[in-house]
Parts: sequence; C-alpha cells; structure tokens
Amino acid sequence: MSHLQNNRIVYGCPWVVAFFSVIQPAFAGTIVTLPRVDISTTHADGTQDEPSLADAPLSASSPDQGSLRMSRLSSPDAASLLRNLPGVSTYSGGRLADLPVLNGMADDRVATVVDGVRIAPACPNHMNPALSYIDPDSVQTVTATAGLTPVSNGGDSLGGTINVERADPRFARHGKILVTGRARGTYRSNGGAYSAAGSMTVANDILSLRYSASYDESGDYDAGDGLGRVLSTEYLRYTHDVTLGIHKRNHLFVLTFSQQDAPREGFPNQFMDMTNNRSTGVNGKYVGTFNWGTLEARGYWQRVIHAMNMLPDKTGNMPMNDDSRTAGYALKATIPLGLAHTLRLGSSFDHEGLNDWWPPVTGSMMMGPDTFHAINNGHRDRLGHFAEWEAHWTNRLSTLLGLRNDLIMMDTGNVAPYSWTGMMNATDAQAAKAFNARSHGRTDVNFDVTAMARYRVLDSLDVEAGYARKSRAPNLYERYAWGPSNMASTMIGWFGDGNGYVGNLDLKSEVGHTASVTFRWHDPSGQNRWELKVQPYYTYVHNYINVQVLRSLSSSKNKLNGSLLQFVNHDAQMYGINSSGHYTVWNTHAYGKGELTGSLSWVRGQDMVSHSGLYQQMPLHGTLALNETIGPWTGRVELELIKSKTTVDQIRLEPRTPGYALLNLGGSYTWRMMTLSAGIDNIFNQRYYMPLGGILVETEKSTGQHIAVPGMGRSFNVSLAASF
Ligand SMILES: [Cu+2]
Repeated sequence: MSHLQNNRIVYGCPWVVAFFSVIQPAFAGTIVTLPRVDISTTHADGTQDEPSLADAPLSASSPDQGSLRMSRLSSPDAASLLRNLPGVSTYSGGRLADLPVLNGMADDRVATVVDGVRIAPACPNHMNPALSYIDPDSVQTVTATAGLTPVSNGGDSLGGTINVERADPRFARHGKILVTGRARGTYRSNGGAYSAAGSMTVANDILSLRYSASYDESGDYDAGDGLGRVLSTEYLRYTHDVTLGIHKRNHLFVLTFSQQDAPREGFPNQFMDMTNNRSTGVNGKYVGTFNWGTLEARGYWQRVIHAMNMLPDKTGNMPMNDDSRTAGYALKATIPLGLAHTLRLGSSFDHEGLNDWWPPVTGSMMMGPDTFHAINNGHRDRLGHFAEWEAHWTNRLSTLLGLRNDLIMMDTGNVAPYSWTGMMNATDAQAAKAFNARSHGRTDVNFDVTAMARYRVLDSLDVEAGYARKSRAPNLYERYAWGPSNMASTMIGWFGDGNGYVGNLDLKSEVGHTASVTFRWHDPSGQNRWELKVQPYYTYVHNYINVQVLRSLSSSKNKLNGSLLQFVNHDAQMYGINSSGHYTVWNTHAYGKGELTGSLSWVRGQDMVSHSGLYQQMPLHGTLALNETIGPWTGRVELELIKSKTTVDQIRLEPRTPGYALLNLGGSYTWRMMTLSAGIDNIFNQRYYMPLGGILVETEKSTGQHIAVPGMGRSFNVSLAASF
C-alpha cells in the first residue's frame, strides 16, 4: 500500500530467492540477516525491471507500519494485521479465531498459508484456524493476494491467498556471538485484556537458536454506548516456539518447534465454546541457491487436540472432541532461463487426518449411552503440482502463465449416533445407517490456470490484467457431516448464523473463473510519495457450495429461528472493486513525515439458483488514516467507515446491520531500547454490529431474538516494548 510495498517486494515475498549477504546491522555490526532478493529485478547494467509478477502481483497488498502498529496494540489475533487491506475483511467467532474473507470468499475459499504451511481448522466450527497459532509479534510479513493469484501461491482455493511468515533466524558475523531479543507487555481496558510476548536469540555465524513465547488473556468485552457486556467473548492462549537456524554459504535451514495452548475461548455466535486447544508441531524449511537456480523445501507435522463445551456464559454440558494430525511437504524450484524468463516448478502434499467424537453425558437420555462419531477417521489428502512461466519481454511488459493440478482424496469411516435404539436418537440413527451404507471415498481432480500480463503504460501508470481459473474441493464437514437432528446439526457450521448443517456426499468441487484488472497510478519520481490502486473484478463460480433448506429448526423445546441446511452445489457470481492509496502530505525536517493512507472495497455476491445474496459479503467499507512520524514519535488517526448491510443471505437469516464509523487513535514514543505505545479504539464508544459477525446464538436460544453480535466499545490500550 505505501512505501512498504517496495520493501515487501524485496523482503516480504515468500517465494523469493535467498541471497546471503550482509545487510544494515542493527547493532555494532554483529547481526547478519538473510535478505531475500528477487532475482529478476535488476540487470547487469543497473536498469530496473518491473518487479516479478509471481512474487509481487499488483493484486497483492501488505499493511503499512502504522497499520501494523495499531493492529498489534488493539488485538492479539494475527488476522487483525490484515484489517485495512483492500478486498480483505474478516469475520469473527472467537477473538483469536478471525477467519479471512477475500473478495467475498470466506474461510476455506482462501488459502491461508502460515510459514509455508496450510493448516485446515480441526473443528466443526473452525475455532482453530491457521492464523490462531501465531502471535502477531512473531509475524514478520503479511501479504494478501486477492482475485488473480499466481498458481505458485497455492491451489484448492478460490478467493486468493493470505501469506503470513515469522521472521527468519538471525546470525552473527564470523567470530562474534549475537544475543538479541524483544519483549512486550500490553494492557487493553475493554475486557481487561493482558498480552505478553517475547523472543530471545543466541547465535553465531552458523547456528542460531531462538525462543519465542506469548500469552494472551481477556474477559468478555463491553459493546459501545452502554449496550453492556457481550457474553462468550473471553479468551486465554499461550504459545511457545523454538527456532533453530543453520546457515552455511548458500544454504539456510530452519526448524521450528511450536506448541500452542488455548484453555478457553468464547464464541458468542456458536452453540459451543472452545474449552481446550493444544497444538504441537514442527516445521522445517530449507532454502538453497545452486548454479541452476534456487530450491525451497518445506516439511511439517502438526497434531491438534481440540475440546469444546460450554464456558460459564452458556448453559448446558456437551463435550465434543477433535483430534487432528496433519503432515506434508512443499518443494519449489525457481529456474532462471536467460535474463528474461523464469520457470517455477512446484510439488506439494498435504495430509489432514481428523477424528471428531462426542463422548456420552452421564444421566442424559439424549446424549448417550454411546459415543457420537461425527467424523470417524476422516482424511483429506491433497497432492499438488504446478508449472509457472514468467517472461519479462521488455522493461514495460511482463507476462505470467501458470498451470496447476490438485488431486484431493478424501475418505472417512463409518459413523455412530449416541444410541442406535433410543427413541430420542431415532433420526440420527437412521441417518447414520444410511451414511454407513454408502461408500465415502471421493477423489477430486482439479485444474487451475492463471494468465496475466502487466504493462507500464506511463512512468506513472501500471496496468495488470488477467484471468484465473481456480478450484476448491469440499472440506470434510461439507461432505461428511451427517447428523440431521437439531442437536447434531447445530454443532456443525463455521458461519455463526444459528442454523444447523448436514453434509452432502454428492458435492462436487467449486470452480471459479475470475477476470480482473488492476490500475496502479504512482509517483513517477521513484520516491513513492503517492500511489492509487484500483482493482475491479468479476468471478463466476460453477458448483459454488451453498445451502438448501431441509426444514425449520424451531420446535416446542427451543426458540431458534434458523433451519436445517444441507450443502449443495449452486452457481454463483461475485463482483466488486478494491482500491487503496497513500499520499505524502508533508515531509520536512522540522515536522517529520505525514502520510495519508486509505482503502475502499465493495463487493456483491449472488447465488444464481436461489437468487439470494451470498453469505458474508461485506458492505461498502473503507479506512482513512493519517500517519505521522517525527523523530522518535509516531502517531496515527484512523477512521473506519462501514456502510449499512442491506444485501443479505435470506436463506441463512443473515441479519441486516446499520452503517457506522469508528475513530481510533494511536501513538508511540521510542527511547533507546524502549517503545511506549498507547491508543484508544472506538474513541466515541459507538454502538455497532459487526456486518459479518453472525448472531448471538445463546440469546436466540432462550428468547428467540435474532440479534447480530455487537462490536467492541471504547478501549484504552497501552503497551511497553523493549528490544535489545
Ligand atoms: Cu471447536
């Protein structure tokens, strides 16, 4: 978006080549980091090419420093780092589990890649998405690529790719020992939230060892304007990571062991809360340069143990457990073919194994006497291959053509209700028998294509346009959720809408066709004083996985308004415009630098069969911010503007929400090793309802009132950070 855009091209792209050299040391010449340099940007004669299309398409954006600082001060969720990017919104269940929405495509339709790994949530409510495993302070780069996405950025997705990476290890110069670290404590008044995060590195020139940890805790937050406490919004989480780095000449090897524990996290828009989540994982990365090009290899393994029940804000008792194991590899070779051409080849495999079972409740007629098996030994394996050819025909024209194949193989074992014979379980028992009578193995063979071109029309105008065919296979629950009773079906769903869901063994993969063009006007002087990006897009999706109504959920025992819904393939279309820009208002010695940044996004989505609006389409919204930096001071005033949500998904009873404006303020002062930051979110304590936030499920269950989840009221935030 701002001047950082250029940095991102050099340091931030995950698929870039590592050249190992010494850059600007932070302290007394002891630190050596490993900058990643794009291989195809600078010619021997010093002229600059366009930045690589695959590594830095104009459809990609990264948050600027001012936005990152404010996000870290406001929220412990790494997903909040994305909040001001064009085309990006998030929808929340728990406050550490925001799910991304790119160009109107939510959650699984977005490839969310953390440290090169795509972890699927191991929960029927998607309470533990990929971004919940990393704390914001550990995140080094964040990139969201909406719409036209190079095939090397991942398949099995429609909306685009979000790429989040932690910092590479740091090394000392030869003969020196490097000891460096950071620590930070944060307090947020609303909810009484505490966060602490720290990291410590000890390294020589070959070996680097880093330990990072974080702790985040909050009670329920208060909504604005005296609306009161929003129940089930508390959380507690800690993470530990140990990173080992080995660096020798042209080779870098990084191994990260991580453990995350989240003993509680409330979900106001779900029937359940998270009562434990433990993830243990290891992630290895190798980057090497050879005379033929560069090789990047990744491997990972992760185990997640997940437990759900009701935290004290809810009533009832219903234990639900998930156990998931994932493992995989990704290989990527970048091969320069002369000065103008680059070939990228890649192969990856991801295994996801899942058990989802609900233990019996003693004394309950309904939940017993046996264990309910929602997903029994399910697996979803993805084998992906791609080839991508990038050509820089002239200094003004580049093209990119990529082909990708993803083979998705799924299967699951037989399932079981709480009881095969009990009267209260008759519906589920009958459905389980029908489910078990069918074969469950499914294989999807999907092809993706991305073709795009970028042309520098003027020194101040770049145009990038293209077409992408992208596909996504159903997830395990979309295919294999089977329990049609009110209780079983309302446990399934990552939509926060109070409906019940059953899967569909006959689902086909979604295939989206996207055409998009991005115009980028920018400062021709190379000083990046201003930039404006505008990106209209259109997507038609064949077999979009939407829902049909089977029956109403309301009965004599509850006041639910929702329905039992089944996943079905419908066609759908989405179109919209993303725009963003920045403008340097002043840049003088006396007054420092003042910069305006802004973004504005609009999207519309329609189901072509039901003619309803698609679920979770963010209304017109934008951010306008003024950032100032002067010596050790920074300041930011941020205005968030969200129009009323009037186009909704009628089938899911998506609530209409009024428009609102929030004013946020933040600033920081750095003195030697210490930085003190303070801010106020929602200064005027506005009352607002989150347009994609779903409904207050517990309220509806007891009163029948269909109310959107209210957003957070005013919060005073302060943090003290040290780096050494
Ligand atoms: Cu869960």
